Amino acid sequence: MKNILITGASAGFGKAIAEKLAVKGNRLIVTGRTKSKLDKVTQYINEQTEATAISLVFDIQNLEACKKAIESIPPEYQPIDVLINNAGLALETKPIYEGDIVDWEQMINTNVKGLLYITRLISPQMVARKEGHIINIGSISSHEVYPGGNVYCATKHAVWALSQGMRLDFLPHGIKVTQVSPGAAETEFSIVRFKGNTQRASQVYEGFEPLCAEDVADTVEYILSRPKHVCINEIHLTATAQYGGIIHRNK
Ligand code: NDP
Ligand code: 8X3
Repeated sequence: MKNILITGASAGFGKAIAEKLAVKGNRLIVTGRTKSKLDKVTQYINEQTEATAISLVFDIQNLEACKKAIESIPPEYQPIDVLINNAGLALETKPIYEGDIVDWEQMINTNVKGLLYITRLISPQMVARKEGHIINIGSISSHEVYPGGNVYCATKHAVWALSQGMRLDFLPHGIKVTQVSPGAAETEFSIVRFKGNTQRASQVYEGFEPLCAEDVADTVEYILSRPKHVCINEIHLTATAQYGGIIHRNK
């Protein structure tokens, strides 16, 4: 039985992870900015599965909002055993000399600072109990850079550095840290990246079968199923047609 907090669980990987982990005894806290989508996730879990769920609606870029949300977690959903730092986004693929600084700030504030805020707020209770597991959703972009990927890739490289730094810092405290690094997966990610342009978004996945959110959820389920003495440090997963930054597309 575990209390599990998943950031960015209103869509994509986070939603699929929440639904995958919705098994008897687990209590899920799902977070994001979109209440209507989070309501659907909690309704499904509470009505269709043997787990229970609550949602916290806040913008992870805002430290005060993060603090208020974490403080509002009911006692029965505490202490948090598993934190899944998943909320994140990419915006556009413009070269650095044309990039929109507002987009850069949103990516940095969400993907890096938001992850840090939530980790800082939740991890002390894990340290006190000498138990816990933090899973950071990185990316193939934690290791590769592609044209126009500049700032997004930089944020995911930062997540990789933080996953390693956290692993070392938590080593004396028995807390596991795992990074999951997926390649291209068809979620709302590219629709968000291209600001609602579904045609541009669908081109990203043309000519090959990308990962789907459930593939990432399966991976997280496996990571959490390992015994207490085993920590998976990182898993890279890509579509069969992708290796590193290269995607083989059928014409
Ligand atoms: P989606 O766009 O489908 O989901 C992103 C989630 O993050 C949503 O629940 C969204 O909720 C939440 N989110 C975004 N911004 C904020 C914010 N400021 N505050 C709180 N929540 C926020 O994308 P994915 O599921 O694909 O992406 C999940 C993670 O996986 C991201 O970190 C992404 O970088 C990473 N990733 C994605 C890959 C892909 O190809 N899809 C591959 C590798 C990594 P809401 O809008 O309600 O706030
Ligand atoms: C998201 C996938 O292909 O933009 O991390 O790196 S990709």
